[in-house]
Amino acid sequence: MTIIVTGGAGFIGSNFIFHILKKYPDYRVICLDKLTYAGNLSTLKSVLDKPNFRFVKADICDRAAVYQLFEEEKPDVVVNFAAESHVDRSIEDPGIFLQTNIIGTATLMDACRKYKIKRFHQVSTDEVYGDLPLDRPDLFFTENTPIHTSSPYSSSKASADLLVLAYYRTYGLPVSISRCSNNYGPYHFPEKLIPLMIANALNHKPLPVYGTGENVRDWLYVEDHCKAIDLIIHKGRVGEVYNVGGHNEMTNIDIVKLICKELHMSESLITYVSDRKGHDLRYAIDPTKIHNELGWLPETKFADGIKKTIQWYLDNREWWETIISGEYQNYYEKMYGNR
Ligand code: NAD
Ligand code: TDX
Repeated sequence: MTIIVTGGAGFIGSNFIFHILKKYPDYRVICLDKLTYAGNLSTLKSVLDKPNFRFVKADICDRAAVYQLFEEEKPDVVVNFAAESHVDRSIEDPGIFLQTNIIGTATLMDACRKYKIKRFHQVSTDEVYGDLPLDRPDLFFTENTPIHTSSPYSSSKASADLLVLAYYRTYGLPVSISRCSNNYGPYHFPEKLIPLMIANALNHKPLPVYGTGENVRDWLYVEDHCKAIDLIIHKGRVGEVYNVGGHNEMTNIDIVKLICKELHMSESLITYVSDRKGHDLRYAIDPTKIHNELGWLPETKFADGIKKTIQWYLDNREWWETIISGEYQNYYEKMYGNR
């Protein structure tokens, strides 16, 4: 089996590559990644020299590069993690989100049609459903919840999902989609809530909480998300959407306070700042379908996962300090410049 993993130098994609290479040592895995500010080749250093792994620096919007790779590798499965993923950046500048998340997805699927792949899996998000009210804890997103997006990021992801389902219906492309809640764990880029708060706390910098801090997110340990995608690409039904989430809702302020507690830092670092524009109030996934059909259940409890994650950031200071200093952008040149 040959799998192309796009966006594999980012947070979830890299964790997925580690999971697949460990669980299926006979699979060939190719990572296609543009290495934007969010992609970091050093994250993949433990697998770069494996004979069944290949890294290719390319843009999923670059049709010629994508087709050439498919011609060379004849993949069985494509898992698309490549995306602009940060809501705040999409509010500042939506253009690149439309380009990568929509045009890039369509370009990949065109290649999948031409080369007759067995499965194209789109890694989507719970944000396509918009948000839920804070005072209705009985409500959850199911796969039948209407698409109702808030940010340019979520709109671009929803547009990609619609295209994926259109390629299934129109061309019969064998697709699947997972819509997951917020992930946390190792290699999470330090612009997102949990790693940003850990890094700032360790540097004794203010912890910027948007608005009241009462917004709710549904957190899932990244390995559990990777295991869900593994199940979907092997056993999930073609043309289907699967919601992925672990019923672990927390307010942002509770997360930040927990991080302070675990790091023995004073909560006085917490600083309330102006709210995100269009800030979604609450996300909450109903994962009944993936549980009933594929037997998936989250394995890592938040209390354990957050401890493991904080310990990872303590043990891997160099990884995130290099990112913060911008030096990691030289890594690719150093590693591949003379090859
Ligand atoms: P990330 O920002 O950490 O990584 C994105 C990766 O994609 C980077 O390596 C980047 O270099 C690469 N990339 C960006 N544009 C590219 C392009 N044009 N061509 C090739 N590569 C490109 O993102 P993440 O948090 O790992 O998210 C991965 C996917 O999962 C995204 O599609 C995101 O929408 C989705 N998702 C994320 C979460 C979450 O909590 N982080 C939750 C649900 C779904
Ligand atoms: O500095 C901050 N302060 C703050 O209060 C940051 C960066 C965030 N927040 C709040 C905003 C959100 O309510 O924390 C919450 C989480 O924010 P992010 O980490 O930016 O994640 P979110 O906007 O929920 O989106 C994430 O989950 C869904 C991922 O980034 C998306 O890629 C994924 O699709």
